[in-house]
Amino acid sequence: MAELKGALIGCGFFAINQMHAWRDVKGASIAAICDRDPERLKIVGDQFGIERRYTDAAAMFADGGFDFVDIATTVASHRALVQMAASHKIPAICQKPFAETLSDAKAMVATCAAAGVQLMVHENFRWQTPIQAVKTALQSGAIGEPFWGRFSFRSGYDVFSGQPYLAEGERFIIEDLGIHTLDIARFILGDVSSLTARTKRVNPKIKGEDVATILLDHENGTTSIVDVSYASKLATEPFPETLIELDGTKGSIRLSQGYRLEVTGPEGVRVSDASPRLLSWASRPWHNIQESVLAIQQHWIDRLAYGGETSTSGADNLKTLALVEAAYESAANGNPIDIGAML
Ligand code: NAD
Ligand code: 89V
Repeated sequence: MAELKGALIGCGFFAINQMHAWRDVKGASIAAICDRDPERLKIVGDQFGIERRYTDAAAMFADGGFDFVDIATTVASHRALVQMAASHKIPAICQKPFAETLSDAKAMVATCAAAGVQLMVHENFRWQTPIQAVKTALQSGAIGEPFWGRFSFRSGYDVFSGQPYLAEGERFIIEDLGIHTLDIARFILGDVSSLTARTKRVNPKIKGEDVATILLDHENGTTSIVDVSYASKLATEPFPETLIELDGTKGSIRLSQGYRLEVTGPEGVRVSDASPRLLSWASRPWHNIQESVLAIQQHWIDRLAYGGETSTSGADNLKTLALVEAAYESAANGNPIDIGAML
């Protein structure tokens, strides 16, 4: 297939991973980059040898010469940049959180649909090797029909040194990290009809909540818990592993720390290693996330080249973003939230 040319907007902390991954993706390369901060533009441009550099996204779109845009900026700019892409008929990947509000996200999906351009949210956690392994084990029928699940991310890792803005927002863990965990819960057990949440702030140096416990009713009748914490001091730091427990009518699945996958069924117990690969440019403990960045970007290019809806399309991600908004609402008023009514 002919190589697709991309442009990346936002040359910050996480974009370095996306730029490395674009080098590995088959069928695509980055032709232009943009950041309103000239220093970040120079660092990324020099590191990845990109000549076409812009401090203004509108100027980059006006010049054109690319087939898709990868928006790696923080959330405040997402709506304007996605709508700019749609107005130029350029398919767009947009980092999570997709938008500041669910109504913004709905408008972004509607604009892209009206323009006939593909829109994918860079919701990469479901693309992690261990998460895919859990889904494959469940789909194999080994544990029968699932009736209960737990999706857990508990850590004491210092995320604030790399991403200082995370300490400054009124919202923290659900919007930044729980969004991934909620998406994994949807990916594994299906869409959610109702949600109840409780939050806490343990770290006095940050503004938002750093602990959340969320109860989900899935549409298929299963119940699950999503629990996330950046205030958990553990003997062995698990960052950035999501641990999963699933109970089914015939057995159980446990994804435990160290990427140990245990599947118990009528035939007995099968233990395997679901570790991610350590890509040449990756570094521990981020390699799990870094491998999933390559996987989601390859998925995007495959869909652009051969057609079909992406796994984390804008429309799909509305159902994850609704869970984020519902979790804050439930934590504030103490009540369960009807998800269907939000969509
Ligand atoms: P960052 O602040 O380090 O980088 C963002 C960059 O975007 C900055 O250099 C800023 O100057 C630039 N920028 C902002 N608005 C712009 C605009 N309108 N035009 C041009 N440039 C603009 O942030 P980050 O930590 O790299 O996070 C970026 C996004 O990635 C966030 O939405 C974050 O939640 C997400 N993220 C995702 C993952 C993941 O695994 N999917 C991991 C970390 C961060
Ligand atoms: O994945 C993320 O969005 C990151 C981190 C893992 C640090 O929470 O912000």
